Amino acid sequence: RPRPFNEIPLNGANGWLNLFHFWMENGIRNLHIRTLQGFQQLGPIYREKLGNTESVFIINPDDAACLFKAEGPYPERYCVPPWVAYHTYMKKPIGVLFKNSESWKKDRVFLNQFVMALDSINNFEPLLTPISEDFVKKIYKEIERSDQGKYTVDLSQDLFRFAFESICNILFGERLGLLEEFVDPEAQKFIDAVSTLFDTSVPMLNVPPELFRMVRAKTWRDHVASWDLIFDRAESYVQTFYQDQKMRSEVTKCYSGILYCLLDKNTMNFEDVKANVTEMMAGGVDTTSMTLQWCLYELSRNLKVQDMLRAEVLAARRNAQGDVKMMLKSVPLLKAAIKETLRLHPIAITIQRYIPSDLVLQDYTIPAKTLVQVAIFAMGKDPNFFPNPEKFDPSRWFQENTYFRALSFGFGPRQCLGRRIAELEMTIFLMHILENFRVEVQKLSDVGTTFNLILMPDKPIVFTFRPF
Ligand code: HEM
Ligand code: 2DC
Repeated sequence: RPRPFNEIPLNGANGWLNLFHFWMENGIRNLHIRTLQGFQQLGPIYREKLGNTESVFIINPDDAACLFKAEGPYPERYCVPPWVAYHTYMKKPIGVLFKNSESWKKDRVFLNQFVMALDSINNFEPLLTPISEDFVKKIYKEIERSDQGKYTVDLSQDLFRFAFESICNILFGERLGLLEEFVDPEAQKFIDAVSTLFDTSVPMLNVPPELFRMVRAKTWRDHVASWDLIFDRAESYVQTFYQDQKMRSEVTKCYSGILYCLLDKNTMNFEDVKANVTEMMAGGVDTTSMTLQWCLYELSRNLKVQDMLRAEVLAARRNAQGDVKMMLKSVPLLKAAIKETLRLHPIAITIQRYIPSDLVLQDYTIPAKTLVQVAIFAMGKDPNFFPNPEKFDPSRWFQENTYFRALSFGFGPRQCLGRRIAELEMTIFLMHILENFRVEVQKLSDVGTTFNLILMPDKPIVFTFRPF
């Protein structure tokens, strides 16, 4: 007979006391370290109350498998409280990120056709390749300008612009020109707003909305301003680009982006299309850019792996003779390198689900409606699940047991909507960089991780690019 819920080891005691200690020790920016310590001290399952949220944390891939097999047809994850509060108070339309049950399913099934389905993503490659080519050109230009045969730079701003340029081109079929000398300040404002959005979410993450509106006045104001700007920009892009897209499609019969497909079918109403496009625009900036930054960082510290990947890409190019689709099918190690990057540097600290019915994990009964969090950051660093976890080794994904270990994009019908876009965008980017440059990090000092709602490097990383 399984043990009762309240026997699950408890991390800390009172939820508010926990949160208070956390505040004093600046612990909220180290939430990921807290999960590591939790499992170290309490074993593979524990409970924790932070502020008003209680959850069960698990780390074992077998337990993750049980959880996802029991998630039901309408999986629900933790909703970030300030995000929900903003949409509720400001009466903003919501997309798949916030919807649940039938209305989530309806949107999601419709969107999947154009965002996730294999034959749709074939259309994305021609929109993405020119952006990576421009990125490469930009680096060559800087190398020339430097007069030293190399270019040394903190790439984060350029990667934000690359990511935003990519997601907008896929959505609207329109280039914003963010890799040119002059960057449209409106686009830059959007990029900055998304960063602020994540950053200001952290202090309000475990506090009920009624409280943080009063207590965290400045944070809340900045948060609201970021969302407002994101909604305004998204609205005006949709309005201006849709007409262009329609004309282009009618004249050339060519694929011209996701927005056109969504509106063409007349299935989803305009408000829902706008809400979902807004979420995709905002979701497409920091996620892929941070992952690419981490990937370049790992490749710079593991030059042998970098050389192997480069050899794979060059061979793929030779064999495919200019057929990019074929080339994309012959770079398995590069794809594994992205997986490996996300193992060591996930975007989401956990994947969470409210369980629809009672569930037994590690021989404890967990009642329906409990929030269960799979601690993927901790899992990726655990030698029980990844031998030599600190080693960056893409080939492990072909050699080791990978059962319920690749969870960086979540799992199942509620997994990341942008997954296919992100994977393709990052693969194409890395192919172009590897074919052209050798990448090094300036200092061999370790870069740590900080919790800014999504996990990010805790200091700037300075890369050096040399023509290969
Ligand atoms: C959801 C990670 C890029 C849009 C998620 C989730 C994760 C995630 C872990 C939650 C999944 C779950 O609960 O099972 C990532 C990572 C990315 C990335 C690691 C890149 C490296 C993107 C991009 C977009 C995007 C480029 C833009 C289209 C979304 C949306 C959801 C989501 C809309 C909510 C989906 C739903 O609830 O149905 N992402 N993401 N993400 N992501 Fe991403
Ligand atoms: C943050 O404890 C930590 O993809 C919380 O593109 C649990 C949690 C819940 C949902 C996660 C969030 C964490 C991190 C950011 C995620 C989000 C779901 C979607 C979102 C992972 C782990 C993200 C970045 C979306 C964001 C789109 C938005 C800006 C419109």
